[in-house]
Amino acid sequence: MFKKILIANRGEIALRVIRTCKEMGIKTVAIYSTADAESLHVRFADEAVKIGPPASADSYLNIPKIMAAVEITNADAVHPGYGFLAENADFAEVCEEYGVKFIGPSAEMIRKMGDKITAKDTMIKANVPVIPGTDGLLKDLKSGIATANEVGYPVILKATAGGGGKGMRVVWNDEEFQDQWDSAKKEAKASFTNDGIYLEKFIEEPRHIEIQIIGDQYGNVIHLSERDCSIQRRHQKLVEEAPSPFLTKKLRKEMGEAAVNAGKSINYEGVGTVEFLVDKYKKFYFMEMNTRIQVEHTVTEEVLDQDLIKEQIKVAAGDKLGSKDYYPTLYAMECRINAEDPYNDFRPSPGKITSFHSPKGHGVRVDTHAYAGYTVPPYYDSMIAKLICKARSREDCILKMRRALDEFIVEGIKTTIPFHQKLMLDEKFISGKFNTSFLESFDLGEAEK
Ligand code: MV4
Repeated sequence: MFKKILIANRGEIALRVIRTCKEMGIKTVAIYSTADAESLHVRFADEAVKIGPPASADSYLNIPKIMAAVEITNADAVHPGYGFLAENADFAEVCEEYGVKFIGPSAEMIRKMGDKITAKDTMIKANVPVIPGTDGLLKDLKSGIATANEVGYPVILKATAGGGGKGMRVVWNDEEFQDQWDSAKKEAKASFTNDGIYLEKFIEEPRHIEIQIIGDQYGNVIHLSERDCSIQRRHQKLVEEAPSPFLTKKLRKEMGEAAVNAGKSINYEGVGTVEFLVDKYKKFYFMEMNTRIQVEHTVTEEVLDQDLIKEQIKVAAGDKLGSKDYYPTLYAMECRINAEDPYNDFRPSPGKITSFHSPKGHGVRVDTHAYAGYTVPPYYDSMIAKLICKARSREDCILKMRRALDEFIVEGIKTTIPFHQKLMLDEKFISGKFNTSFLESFDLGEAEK
C-alpha cells in the first residue's frame, strides 16, 4: 500500500480523499494556492505545500510545481480528484515517468477516452450500443450533409476533442447545416485547438444515466450500478440520484453489462464512469467515458454502503477486485450546493460565509470544505457543499432532502439551496418523469423575503 499520497486538488474532494487516507493509515500531502491558505484540506492534511498564486494555471494546473511538491515531500502516489488535472494525460504521463503512481488509469487510456471519436470506435468494437452517425471525422461540408440525410434530421455536430457540451450544434435541416458546421468548427478550434467534428443522430429529450465501473490491474471490471444525472443546467449537474426512476430491472442489467464490456475491452484500471443517453423508447447509447472519480460518486457510496475512494486507492496499489457486481438496496439523492444566485441566472456569488450550519440527522450526509468565516474564492468552481440524503424509497428520500435543505443555513453569500427547495416540491420532479430538458422550462418563481 502507498505510504504517502499527494492530493493534487482542493475543496471538498481534497478533504474527501484525506479522510479515506487517514482511515487507511496513509499519510497525506495537500497542495494549495495562496487563495486557499485557510482551507480545511490544508489544515487536515499531514503536510501542505503552497504551490503558487490563485490562478489555476499557476497552481492546481501547474504540472512542474506539483511535481516539485511530490519531490520534496517524497509522496509515492498522486490523487488528482476531479476537474483540474484529473483527465490530463500529460500529467498522468509525467507521474508515470517520475515513478509516482497516478491514482487513475494510464495516460494512454485517458488519451483514448478523451478523444471522443476514438472512444466511440472503441465502444463499437466492444459491442456497446452507440448513437448512429459518422464513423470517424466528418471530412467536409458536403459529406456532412450527405450523412445527415442518411441518418435523418435532426442531427448533432460534436467536437472530437470536446465533451461537456462545447463545440456542439444541433442541425434540423440542409439549409442551416453550413452555418452550424462553421460555428461548431470555429468553437472547437478556439476551445481545443482541434477542430475535428463528427456527426450523430440527435436524440431528443434523453435521460442522462451513467454507470459507475471499477477495474483492477488484472483485467477484472465490475459495475456499481447507475446514477441518473438528468437534472442539469447548461451541462452543469445540479441533482444526481440512484437508482434511476426510469430504469427497469432488465435495462439496469443490460446497461451494467454494456459498461463492464466497455471497461473490459480496454483493460480499464481505476474508477470510471460510462455515460449513456437513454431515449424515450428506453434505448440506451454510449455517450462518453469519464476516467476519473466524479463529484456524484457519493450517491453510489450511499446506496451501496461502499467507500469508492478506498476502492480506488486499493486497485491503484495493485489489489484484486472480487467478481460481483453491486445492486443498490437504498435510494440516495445529491443536491449540489453552489455559491451561485439561482434568481440571477446562477451567477457566481463568491465571498465570506458569515454563518454556516449544515443539516444533520439520520440518512443525511454533507461533504463540504466550507465553514462559518470561510471565504469562497472567486477563482475556482463554485460548488461549496454536496448534500446527500438516503432513504428506503425515492419518496422518503425527497422528504428527507426537503427537511435537510430547510436545516441548511448559509449566510453572507447566495447559494443554490432555494433552487433545490423549489425542485423538491415540483410535481414533475417528484413523479420522476423528467429528462435533460427539464430545467429549460423550470420556473423558480420569485425569491422569498
Ligand atoms: C447528445 C444529445 C442528443 N443527441 N448527443 C451534452 C454534453 C455532451 N457530453 C453530449 N451531450 C449531448 N449529446 C446526441 N446524439 C444531447 C446532449 C445533451 C445532454 C446530454 C446529457 C445531459 C444533458 C444534456 C443537455 C443538452 C444536450
